[in-house]
Amino acid sequence: MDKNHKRTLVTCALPYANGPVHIGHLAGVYVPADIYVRYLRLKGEDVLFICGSDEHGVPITIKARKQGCTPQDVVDKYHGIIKKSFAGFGINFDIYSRTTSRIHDRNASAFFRKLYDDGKFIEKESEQYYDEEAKTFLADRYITGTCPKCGNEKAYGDQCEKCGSTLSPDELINPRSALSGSQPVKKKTTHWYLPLDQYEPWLKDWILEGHKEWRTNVYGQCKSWIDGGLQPRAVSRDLDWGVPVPVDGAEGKVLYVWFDAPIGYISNTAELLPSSWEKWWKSEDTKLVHFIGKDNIVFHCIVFPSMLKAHGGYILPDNVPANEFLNLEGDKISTSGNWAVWLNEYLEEFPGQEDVLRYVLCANAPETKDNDFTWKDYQARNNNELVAILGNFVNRAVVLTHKYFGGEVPGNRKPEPVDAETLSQIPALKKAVEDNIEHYKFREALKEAMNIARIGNKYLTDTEPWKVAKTDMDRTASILNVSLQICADLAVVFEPFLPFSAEKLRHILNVDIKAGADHRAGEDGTCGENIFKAGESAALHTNRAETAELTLTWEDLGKDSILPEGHRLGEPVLLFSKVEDSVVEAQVAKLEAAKAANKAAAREAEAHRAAPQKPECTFDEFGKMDIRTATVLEAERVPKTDKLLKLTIDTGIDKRTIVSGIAEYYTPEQMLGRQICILANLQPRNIRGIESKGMILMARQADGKMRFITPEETLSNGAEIG
Ligand code: B3M
Ligand code: ZN
Repeated sequence: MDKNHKRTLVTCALPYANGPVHIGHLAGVYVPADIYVRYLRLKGEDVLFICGSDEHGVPITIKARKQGCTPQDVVDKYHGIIKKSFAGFGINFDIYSRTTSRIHDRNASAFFRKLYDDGKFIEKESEQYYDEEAKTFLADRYITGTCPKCGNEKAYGDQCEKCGSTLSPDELINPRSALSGSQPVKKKTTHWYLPLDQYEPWLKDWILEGHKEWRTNVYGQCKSWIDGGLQPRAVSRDLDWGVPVPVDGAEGKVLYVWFDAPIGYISNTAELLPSSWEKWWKSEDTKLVHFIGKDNIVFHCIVFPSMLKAHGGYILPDNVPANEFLNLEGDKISTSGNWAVWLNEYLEEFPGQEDVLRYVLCANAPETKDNDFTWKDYQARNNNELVAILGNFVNRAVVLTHKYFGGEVPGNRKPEPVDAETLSQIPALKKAVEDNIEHYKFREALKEAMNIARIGNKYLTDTEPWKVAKTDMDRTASILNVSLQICADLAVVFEPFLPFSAEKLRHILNVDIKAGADHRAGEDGTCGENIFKAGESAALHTNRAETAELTLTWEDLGKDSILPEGHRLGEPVLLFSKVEDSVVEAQVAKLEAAKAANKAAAREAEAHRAAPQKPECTFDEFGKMDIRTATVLEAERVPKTDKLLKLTIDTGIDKRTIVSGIAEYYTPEQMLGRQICILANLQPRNIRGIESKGMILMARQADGKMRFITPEETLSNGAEIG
């Protein structure tokens, strides 16, 4: 690792607090970042790990509107759920705060104001859609209309979800406000823009020349953005949810969520370390790394760095290891479609199995391309790798030591060449784990760590100490000594990947582990090194004075005799357990049920979809229709028909007969005495030998369901409608 820095600042994308987090989040961002942080801490580096909820933006206001609550209610709910989920998986943030915090409000506001005062923005007036009924400008998401590309009548002002096209509100045919349903009008509004075009030469140099080592997907996206030509980007919005624009006359305007959210990293650091945060953000000897998903690349590689550059005084990211997407059982994860494995649900349904998911998601991480999570693969990796290799090896070594040597590490009494050959492979694997983690290749790193377990498992299988013990206790002692050294290696190497299991393993081996400082306690806490007691996790962040006799460090990994002869082991417990078919089947069934529910909801929505509007009519044409209230006096079925009712009605003008095709929906009894609306001057028609004068007005749903129209309160018959 390049040692030109003294400390590492690691940030994870701030998840939107408008829903719980799922496996896609964990695989793409949080597990890799956590592995990286834990690893650096084990190596004794000073690391700060920052995250929090992104609580602004239009989707949160939409969710609030749908649920009939305030945006604050929405973010309060999900912030809590998300924070708990991360903690549940041992994701070790020093702080998990939120962008609705007071300090963030002040900080983001000051950041904007400095850029404003320094003349870094362009101020521009433009025309945007405005809802005159709701008296508000409309965010793109709040405008719906017909997609010009595929004809979908429910496209949004920023995107058509049917054909996937990116749209602007101007492209929508027949735009409507999602707030009031009215037709929005264009109105002038002023916004501030960050002129990204001016940063183009600098970005070219900094990224395209200076960061060729970034992942190909990240570098490639940056290159195509820069090559495509950068445009000024609006950093404010007309919205009532967010950080207010701190400029006179900017009432009703807030900072664009993508302007304030990355500043949240800084705010959260300052919240945790009020008087020392600057060394993390403003000192060249800090290495800054942003962990994100691929949809956030442009914001973290181009927009935020340009903001930091415009502000001045801040360091820039050293790397932005963005992952691709994780699919689920062959389909794109969909939050709204409930096609996801939600972390809060997993934690409830699989207590004690946090590491299994961490393992599967890392082993299958979408580092270079989109990848697929399947429950079958989850089961296979658990049963064939965690249980059959790692768990099985440790368990055999420890149980045999208890059986033959009373739980004490036996001496290496009768070494054979295979022992040294076996142990000699480990330093190279340690190096491979290190190199891979330091180059953000967590999948490979995990594979190499697992190879250490494989070596141990094979060694035990080949040497068969349970057989040797019948004739040669000295040789048995050597075999178990070597095996236990490998177990100790595993207790160290898996700490970043499988913190809960590494903790269990340390308990089994009765050893502690030493890691570099965390900063969870802020400035008041001790920031010395952490010793994690046997049976306690580096995930728990507790400093304890009392320790086991033996404390391991990352540097012990690969040494021949980590555990000395006579060291007492703890009690053996199983590290992993088999996942049965029934568990997998239940999870797949749960997903299938979600899919079925979606299909049903889609059918339902289709049934309620309004028919397209008819061609325009003139006022005069409408005026020709004589629509009035009337009351049903008598009702009877028309003989030999299923659908027709013969109604005698009082129109206020006369009493007359109307034949209507509503027998499917109403019995004659139900119609008696009802006040309805009729088209009175429809040309009379002869229906089944009965003269029908006029028509009963009915509302017809897309699925054919019909209901007649009744005035809100009883009116006199013959009241004109129009
Ligand atoms: N909330 C987007 C996302 O979750 C966004 C990340 C902000 S990071 C500053 O995809
Ligand atoms: Zn479309």
